Amino acid sequence: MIIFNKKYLIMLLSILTLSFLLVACGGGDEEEGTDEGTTEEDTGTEDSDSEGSEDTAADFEEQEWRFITEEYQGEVQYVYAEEFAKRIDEKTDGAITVTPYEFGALGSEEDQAQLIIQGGAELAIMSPGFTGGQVPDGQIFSLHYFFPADPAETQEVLTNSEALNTDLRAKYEEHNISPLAYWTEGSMMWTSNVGIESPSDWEGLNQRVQASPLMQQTYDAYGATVQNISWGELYTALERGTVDAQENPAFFIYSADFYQVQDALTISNHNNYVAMTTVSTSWYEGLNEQEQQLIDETVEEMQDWIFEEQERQNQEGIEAIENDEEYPTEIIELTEDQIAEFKAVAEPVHEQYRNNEITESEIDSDLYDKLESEIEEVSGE
Ligand code: 6CS
Repeated sequence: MIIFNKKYLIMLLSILTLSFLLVACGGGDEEEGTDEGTTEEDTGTEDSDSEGSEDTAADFEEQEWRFITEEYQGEVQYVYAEEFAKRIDEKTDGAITVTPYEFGALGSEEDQAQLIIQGGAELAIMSPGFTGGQVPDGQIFSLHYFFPADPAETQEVLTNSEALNTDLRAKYEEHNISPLAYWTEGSMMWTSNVGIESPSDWEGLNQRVQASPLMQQTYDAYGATVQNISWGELYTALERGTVDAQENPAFFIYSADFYQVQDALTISNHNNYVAMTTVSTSWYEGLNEQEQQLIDETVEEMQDWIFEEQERQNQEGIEAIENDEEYPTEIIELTEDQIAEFKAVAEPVHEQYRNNEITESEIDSDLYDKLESEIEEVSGE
């Protein structure tokens, strides 16, 4: 009996000592986490991200965030959502699960925007073109020959612009959409069966556009008509000739097979496709400071990551189109002179847009002017 009691006592002491050590270590981690979680290093690299996550993970409540995208698995927007999910999982030690949704799972692009507006989803990658009616100033990305032709310069403007990250953000927030970042999915190209080389080639063509009065005005200036359809219907529309032409970055023209139902692709450099990482404003404002900071720093870190990813996918896309012998595509790269012809038609539309001469579009000319000078600073033009 006495022996049993001694053993029991030793076991009890051991358990108490172990518990004390575990609590002591845990407490130390927590303290470090609070300090380190706010340092620059933690937000900068993957290694330091995971160090930070171990330290701060215990502070996050278990929850799931839905992340809607307008593209399929493997495409730029979807891999963004996957990478974001991975980083959040690491940083919160699995407490927060981000679930990416591919295009179509929750409706069309316009339905998806409505979900964010109504608070039916937490995060989304959104193309500003689909909310051109609600937030007219977001149409600015579809002006032709306005942003720098070089995607890297455009990305620099998108990341640092006050006109976009403060002023335009406030306009989206009136609709419960908070754009936390703008980034490019690559240089836009035209596909058609005529091989577009000059503005007059657009005469009589029906161009597919997103829901944006400005896009209509722009193609109208070239002499084309337009039709607003979801990209989910675009392959069939091109195949049947319901529309004659479309614009997209190379990776998307390849992965959505548009080139298979078009004869020619024009490298026009008329603008860069812009996507926004958005959150539902009311949801985001209901998060605690630590959760908001987690989202903000992850979005910020991902600007360079997604730039490299789209560059890789676009390079692979154009090469695959060039090398596809089953579906040969004529590739036309516009010369400087040809681009000058397009600019001569497109630039007056900039002024019409800025001066509110485009129907259904109430444009903030101060935002336009501020962005224009930010662009000039980056491009040096
Ligand atoms: O053309 C579109 O509408 C689609 N294009 C891209 C590059 N992403 C999604 C978007 O809906």
